[in-house]
Amino acid sequence: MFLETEDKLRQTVWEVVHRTPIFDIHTHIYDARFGDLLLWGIDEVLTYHYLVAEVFRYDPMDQQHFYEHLDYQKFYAMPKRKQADLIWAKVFLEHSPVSEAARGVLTTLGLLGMDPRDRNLNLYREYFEAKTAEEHINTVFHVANIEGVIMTNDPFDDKERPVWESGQVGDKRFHAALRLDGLLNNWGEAHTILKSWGYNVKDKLDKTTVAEVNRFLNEWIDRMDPLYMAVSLPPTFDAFDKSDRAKLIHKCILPVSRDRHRPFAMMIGVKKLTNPGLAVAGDSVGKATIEVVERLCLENQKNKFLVTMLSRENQHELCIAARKFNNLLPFGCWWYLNDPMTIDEMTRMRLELLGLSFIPQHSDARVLDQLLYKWAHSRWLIALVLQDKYSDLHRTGWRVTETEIERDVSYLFGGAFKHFLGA
Ligand code: HDL
Ligand code: ZN
Repeated sequence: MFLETEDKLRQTVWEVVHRTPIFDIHTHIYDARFGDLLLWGIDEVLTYHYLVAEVFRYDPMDQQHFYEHLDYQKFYAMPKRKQADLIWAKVFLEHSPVSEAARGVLTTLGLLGMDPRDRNLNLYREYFEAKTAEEHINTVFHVANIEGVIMTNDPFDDKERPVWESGQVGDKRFHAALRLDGLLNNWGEAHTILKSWGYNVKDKLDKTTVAEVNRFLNEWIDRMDPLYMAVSLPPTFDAFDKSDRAKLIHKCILPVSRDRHRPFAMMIGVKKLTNPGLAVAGDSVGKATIEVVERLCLENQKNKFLVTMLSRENQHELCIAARKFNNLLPFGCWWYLNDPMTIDEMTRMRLELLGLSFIPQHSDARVLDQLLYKWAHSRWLIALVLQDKYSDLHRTGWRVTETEIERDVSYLFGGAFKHFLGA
């Protein structure tokens, strides 16, 4: 039955967006078999690297509060609980927590049934201290209405690798992504590590080395069963220069991606360690070259590319590139774009240029609890944009049913990705 009035239409869009399960295609969380690689709880939420960068904006060198002169090393040497105390004091109590990352902490507390008005960090800590990781995973997935997540899985991570090698069976809600920054962005080091693992590789990417890298990739695809292979790339990324990275992409990643039906996810535009002292909080952003993406899509039409770009200035041209190449699927409002202003702008742009053939968001959650706020905030924003887009349709005289809205929203929240995989 058609939704005849605009009010009913907008209300239905709101409700459908808020009740549709999400398939989150990029996160940094882990299921419980990975132990303390899975971050959760209020102290992890407060020491999220976005908030670490923000606490230094308030220059916690205020002698009046007897904080000793804080520098990056001193901060990171503090116990996480002390780091969280400082962030809570500076970012939440001494200044209103209006930033997206700060507001997210409060949304998270509220969705877990705590009252942000208490402002009592130790009371919040008691809630988490009473839970196990498995219980909390179930709570967060239920409250956030998450169908499944894709992790970021790095064979070069010395803590993570043994878990995969043990063959333990994981939580079926957690899917793997084979992350290849270690291989592609530092071949000089990667080839010595691969050699130590028994792969017959050398620095020069000769035939034997290429074959051995492909063996490495296939063995990890067999082990992880990743839904895609991913890498983060600098703004200067060029897949056609003479770099080891370019050669590895053309000789190894693209052939294996095609043969094993695992899309290649390129996350482009991150300037690593612009401020090294901030460590994981120290990465910045730069505008990348869309022609590289277009040429890869053109010259590899049997390959599938998931692409997210970090610079706001790359977004419109990424949409246009996606209009030219159906083997290119843009995804998410990544990192510095995961804010109301840019989520709104990018989602409108994508709907107007790509219809429903894109992935509007991923959480990028590093802490389990962040699934709650990142998705609550994004559902809100995506619903507001979709209300306008369906209203625009309504004004043409076109009418939609609730079932069609459900179909469209579930496509955006996981269906487009699964369709792209050929699932
Ligand atoms: O490379 C990535 O996957 C990025 O998302 C980084 O992990 C970044 O530090 C981050 O957490 N962004 O949200
Ligand atoms: Zn990420």
